[in-house]
Amino acid sequence: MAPPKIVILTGAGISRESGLHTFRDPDGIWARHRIEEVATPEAFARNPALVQGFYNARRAQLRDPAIRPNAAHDALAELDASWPEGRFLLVTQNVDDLHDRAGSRRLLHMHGELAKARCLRCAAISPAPGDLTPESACPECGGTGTLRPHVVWFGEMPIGMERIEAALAECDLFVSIGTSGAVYPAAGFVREVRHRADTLELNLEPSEGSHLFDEARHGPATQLVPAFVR
Ligand code: BV8
Repeated sequence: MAPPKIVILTGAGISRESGLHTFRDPDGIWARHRIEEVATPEAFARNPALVQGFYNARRAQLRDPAIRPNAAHDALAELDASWPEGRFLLVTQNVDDLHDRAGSRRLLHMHGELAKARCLRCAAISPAPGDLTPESACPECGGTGTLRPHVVWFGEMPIGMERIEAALAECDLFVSIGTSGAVYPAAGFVREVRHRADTLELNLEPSEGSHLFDEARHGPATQLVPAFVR
């Protein structure tokens, strides 16, 4: 019996115990900022300085030595390292780099990466040089003031959807960790697989889609995820 093909989806909840805010919890990011003002292409066109400032502040947090992968990130990196080729994919909605720093390899950031910038002029993706400002220059084409956060805003196409859909189409086990199930298309993945794969939710509390899972375990990710992996 071959080991199951696993697809794991993570959201902001897996990074909460590392000190990064989630979005929809009472102390979350959307309690202090309006999506329409900071996380859409229209917002960026209307007020680039406000949007760049929003992402520069979040990117600066990633450079804080106190913000580092927690036991949940580490457990998923261990699972990735131990699981056979072609039978594992970690899809994260998170734009932080904690899965990367924990050592996850088969990892796909479907909403982009805070630590990277994308050039509006040549489309090159490069490490973001700290804060993005009108003076920031693209390392590829040399354009200045052409760099935006390499992050998927609302209304933009998520990254890697073909690879994600291919993995979902053949997975035997789908595990959703630390996500409210509020944002599509990620929130719809469980519906795509539940008729033929086992589905498990690991979350602090029931998400909007909890009822769609075969099993839901509730508690902090740093307890639930290592217990699931080991
Ligand atoms: C798109 C990057 C189409 C920016 C983000 C139906 C189908 C398709 C689209 C839509 C649709 N209906 C509506 C849409 C549009 C929209 C959408 O879903 N809107 C919602 C609000 C209704 N979707 C889009 O626009 C997407 N694009 O569909 O494009 C398309 C097609 C063709 C051509 C062009 C376009 C793009 C969505 C991506 C937007 N970008 N982020 C940034 O980060 O600033 S979304 C944002 O929400 C983050 O990425 C975040 O990851 C994501 C989901 O939030 P969560 O991660 O779940 O975080 P949240 O706070 O909500 O929940 C945290 C959970 O953790 C909670 O349940 C909590 O209980 C739990 N928790 C807390 N602590 C812990 C914990 N769990 C465990 N342990 C703990 N300690």
